[in-house]
Amino acid sequence: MKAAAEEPVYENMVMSNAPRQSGDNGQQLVGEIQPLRGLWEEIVSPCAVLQEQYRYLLTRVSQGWRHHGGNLYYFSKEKRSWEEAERFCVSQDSHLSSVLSWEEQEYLATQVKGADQRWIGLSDREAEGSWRWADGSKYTAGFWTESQPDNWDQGVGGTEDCVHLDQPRYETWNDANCTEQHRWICKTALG
Ligand SMILES: [Ca+2]
Ligand SMILES: [Ca+2]
Repeated sequence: MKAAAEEPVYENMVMSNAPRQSGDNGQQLVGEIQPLRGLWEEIVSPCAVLQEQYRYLLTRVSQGWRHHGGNLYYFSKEKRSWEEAERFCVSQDSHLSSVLSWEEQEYLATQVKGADQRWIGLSDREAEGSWRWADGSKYTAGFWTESQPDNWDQGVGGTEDCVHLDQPRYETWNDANCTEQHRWICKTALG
């Protein structure tokens, strides 16, 4: 008897209030979901980008590239002329390495220690004395070996317009004939 007396009240409440509540709740839910959707996209989109960068990094590292300071570097095992080395780097979506700070220079010197001289991306092939980086970076100053660059004419055709890390510690640079065969360093920005 008690349940029967309460039933109409329950029905009336549902019947009279349900549509309005449903509409209010729906609007309220939409209002609540909208920022959540935005938040979800804010979280998921960077994750997808990070995932892609991670996959890219793994692929490069598996090909022998090394990661340092937001850049990837490739240290060749074979030797080529400066131009052929740059062509190789371009085929790998990179350029012969620019060296834009002493910290970067030290890193490269550490990596090549004990190995041969390495081509980097600096040359004055277009205009003597006008140094340009292959990757378009602005040349401001160089870490030249004492008395270099000297644009030496070795009598083998042409003078010296291409730059490599110089022995014995590879912390300074020498300009050499671009046709010389050296190992090289490619560089590309990560991401
Ligand atoms: Ca020169
Ligand atoms: Ca020289």
